[in-house]
Amino acid sequence: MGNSYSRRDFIKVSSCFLASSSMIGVNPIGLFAQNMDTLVADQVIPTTCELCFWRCGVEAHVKDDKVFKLTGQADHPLSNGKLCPRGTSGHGLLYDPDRLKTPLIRETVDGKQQFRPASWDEALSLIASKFDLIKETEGADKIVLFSHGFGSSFFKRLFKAYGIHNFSAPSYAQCRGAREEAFKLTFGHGVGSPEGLDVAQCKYLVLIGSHLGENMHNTAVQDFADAVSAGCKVVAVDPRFSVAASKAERWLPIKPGTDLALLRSLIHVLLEEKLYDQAFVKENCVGLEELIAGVADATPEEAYGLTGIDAQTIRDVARDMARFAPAALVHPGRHVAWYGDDTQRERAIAILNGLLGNYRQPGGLIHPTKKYGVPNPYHFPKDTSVGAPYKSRFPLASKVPANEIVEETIKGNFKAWFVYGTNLPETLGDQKATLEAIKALDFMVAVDVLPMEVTGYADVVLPEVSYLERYDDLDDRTYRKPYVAIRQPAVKPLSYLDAKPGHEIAQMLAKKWGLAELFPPIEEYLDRRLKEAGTDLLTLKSKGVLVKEDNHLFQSQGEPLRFNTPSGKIELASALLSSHGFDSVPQYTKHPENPPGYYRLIYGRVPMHTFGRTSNNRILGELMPENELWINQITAQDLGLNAGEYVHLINQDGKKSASKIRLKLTERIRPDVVYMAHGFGHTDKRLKFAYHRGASANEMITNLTLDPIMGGTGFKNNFVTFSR
Ligand code: MGD
Ligand code: SF4
Repeated sequence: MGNSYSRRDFIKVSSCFLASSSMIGVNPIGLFAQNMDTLVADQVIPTTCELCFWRCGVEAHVKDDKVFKLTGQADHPLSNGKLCPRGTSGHGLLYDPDRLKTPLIRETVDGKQQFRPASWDEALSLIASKFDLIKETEGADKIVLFSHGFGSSFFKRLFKAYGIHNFSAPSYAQCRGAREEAFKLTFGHGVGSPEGLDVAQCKYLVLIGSHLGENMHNTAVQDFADAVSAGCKVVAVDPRFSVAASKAERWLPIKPGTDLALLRSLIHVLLEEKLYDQAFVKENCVGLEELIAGVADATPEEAYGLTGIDAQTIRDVARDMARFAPAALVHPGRHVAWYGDDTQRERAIAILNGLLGNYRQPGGLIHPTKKYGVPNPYHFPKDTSVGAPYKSRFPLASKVPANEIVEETIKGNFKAWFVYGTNLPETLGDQKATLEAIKALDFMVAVDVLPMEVTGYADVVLPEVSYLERYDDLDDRTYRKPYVAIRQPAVKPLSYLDAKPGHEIAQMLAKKWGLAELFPPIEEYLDRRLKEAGTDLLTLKSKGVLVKEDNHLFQSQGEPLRFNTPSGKIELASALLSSHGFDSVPQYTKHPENPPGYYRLIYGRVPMHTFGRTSNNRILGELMPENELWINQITAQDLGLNAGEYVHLINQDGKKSASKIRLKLTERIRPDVVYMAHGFGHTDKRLKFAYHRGASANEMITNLTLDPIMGGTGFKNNFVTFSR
């Protein structure tokens, strides 16, 4: 392939290719922030939020063709009339003065790499011809689509028809993959997103490092609030006194990395004291004897030595769980890529839920399967003549772990990446490897709204319009009730930007490959789909969401339960795991301890930001402009560190943070741990607000502990010290 693409240096693009605030004419954010409550909308347009991936129903309040307020759709099952702080601030993305303005092509002038603005036709012709060349010479299976977010659906269809079948996303190996595989192994299906949990009716909720309330998924937090106000007892297991811990009956400040030891001892007590739902287990589970033998040594006394949680507390929690069962739930969590034994830790959670007999019971695990059901009459044929898709080396990975693609790219086994809506250098951990892989590529495309770090490494950058300016495909899902919802433009695409919606980009690319017939105009496509479901686009555009009432969530009297596992039952011991050489019953192994003078780095979310995607949002930036490093007050005093002081972090491999982070001294965290919110410390100058505000957690994650079962990337075996 062409030399100019073989070494990919990060390009700091000159600001003349980006939208500037002066182009907006007014500063809509400042103006509307002041006048929001008194303004009367010309129009209120229902659409779907994309500030995170929960996809709540939004009402965009528009005046003079500008969005000035976002509120929650009353009838949308995911919003119930409310939005989280991020959802109310989507116009901060729409009017972000740093948005990408035009397609960009990397070129080398006088030995120096730079971007130049290009027309859509030129940029897409280049992508089409580069992909054609790779397809002809090496095979389309050398190309990978990385994506995150609903907007990628049109690219997935197009690429399948073109012959690209390698798709990867950070939501698998970096997030919930281990949870999904563990629940599949135990119950025959994953937990899903939104999670199949009846938290609202739960009476006893055990949170294993899920900090609901800071981890802000709108409906999940509404359900949690409902449960707490109805008297649900909460146990928060967390090295940090989280918001959830503040609502809890018990806070268990566990030693990080030992959750599996705690979970095993809870199983031990339920079995030893015969507190589990014996009738349910007899009828629906296999492997009880193997489980009893597998946790025989996991006494609460043994667990105390490992976790720091005293034996009596462990016994009390197990007894209380049994007392409130089946309305007792051990929450499976969401971002579970922690220590590399994550599938086994999630298996232990699944087993506990099985023993409590809460499956399809109010307050327990539920498995809503019925969608609204909108057929897709448009046939997107798959081109399967182009070689076999990449098969993961991890035996039970049902998706391709993103870091395995990184490894294989470094080895030369992938030649091109098409990256849609995911900021890979700040997402995958082991940044060095990600950048090495990017350098090894022949060609890379990034589709984004903002000049995030990933765009600086691409050969072609394609600016997408924000979710408030575009249609996406129909959201045909279920949250207790099946529904279909629309994402539609609240305003026309901003005229001073040459950005396009994903469906149009995919359509233009399809045309270059002779696949134009796959993409009818978007409104025609949506209308035809909806007509097949007995409604139409006009109706959905005005209502925003259509909901069906029926969903058989709970087991009816006498209804037999069926599980899609090899045995057809809930597998307390997994024969499939042992056939691959893994423990059929989860066993605990120790994780690395802090090197002297270092503190384990843990991280999490904050209600007003989603990963790194919102840190340049001026409205949210007002709420939280930078992250802080939580450090125990006594630890800080011993080290002579002061509250509010800015420090650089240095990790166990000598990696120093690019920017400084402010210290928050608190008693709400164990002395051996430090904590920060993920998604800050951006290093791309084009993100004028987010640039070097706070520090990046990802940068400090140089040690990934791989989950041998499904390839998840454990992030939490990393340790930091401080430099002033
Ligand atoms: P972001 O880093 O926020 O999330 O990782 P990512 O999905 O990479 O990047 C999102 C990108 O999408 C940004 O570049 C943003 O500008 C772009 N974008 C936003 N809206 C649109 C749009 O409408 N169209 C397009 N084309 N682009 C858009 C998340 C990943 O991170 C996940 S899922 C998890 S759970 C992990 N979490 C995590 C963590 O908690 N800590 C650490 N240290 N690392 C983590 N990595 C993982
Ligand atoms: Fe938007 Fe918040 Fe809902 Fe996520 S949880 S989709 S950010 S309102």
